[in-house]
Amino acid sequence: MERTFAIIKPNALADGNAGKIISRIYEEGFTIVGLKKLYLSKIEAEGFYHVHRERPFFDELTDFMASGPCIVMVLQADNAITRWRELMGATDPAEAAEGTLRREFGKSVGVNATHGSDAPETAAFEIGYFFSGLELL
Ligand code: DAT
Ligand code: MG
Repeated sequence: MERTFAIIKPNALADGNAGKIISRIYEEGFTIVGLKKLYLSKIEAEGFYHVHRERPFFDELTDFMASGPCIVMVLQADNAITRWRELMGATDPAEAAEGTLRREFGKSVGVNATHGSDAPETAAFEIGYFFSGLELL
């Protein structure tokens, strides 16, 4: 079993789509081992996305992530990192396959409804950024 870190981003909560996304997570066979609702500060969003700090979209991205509450989760399944990224679809909702979460709930490349870790090392950092071991059940 592998764990990955997921976010339901502020646009998806504001649009009332968090429940649908969580339903899909269960339908696809993931176990949600940690979940909480948070309202990130700008500084917390910058710390989470620090690997992108030199990118031109960093300020826009961290403003968006601090624009409203989000839901952070730890998902567990065989091959969870790859399977969650497949369920999300491509970063740009316009390029994401039919049936993926970003295609259905994303608005633009920046406002794309969900986040998922891209490798075991990033999953470990991202899970630890938001959850203590006692919160993972
Ligand atoms: P992903 O979230 O698919 O792993 P990423 O790690 O390349 O994508 O980028 C992190 C987030 O940054 C992404 O979910 C949305 C935002 N982003 C990426 N490319 C962007 C761009 N060209 N313009 C605006 N925002 C962008
Ligand atoms: Mg990424």
